[in-house]
Amino acid sequence: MNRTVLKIEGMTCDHCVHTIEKVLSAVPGVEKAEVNLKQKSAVIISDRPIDMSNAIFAVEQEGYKAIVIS
Ligand SMILES: [Cu+2]
Repeated sequence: MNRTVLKIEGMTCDHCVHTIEKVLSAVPGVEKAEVNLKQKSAVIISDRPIDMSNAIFAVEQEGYKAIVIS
């Protein structure tokens, strides 16, 4: 089980949270994505290492910014 934390810039409401959870969940290998508006974070759970550039790109496509923290 892999757990990756991203910092997300640009979220303002629950709709943003939902959008980012949706696009992150669609990234190949992602089991689950949990986004926290207050903490400006996203936790990605996967059963194998995934290419985070895909996740970052998916978030950027929606107009937000993502940075891998851990
Ligand atoms: Cu929003």
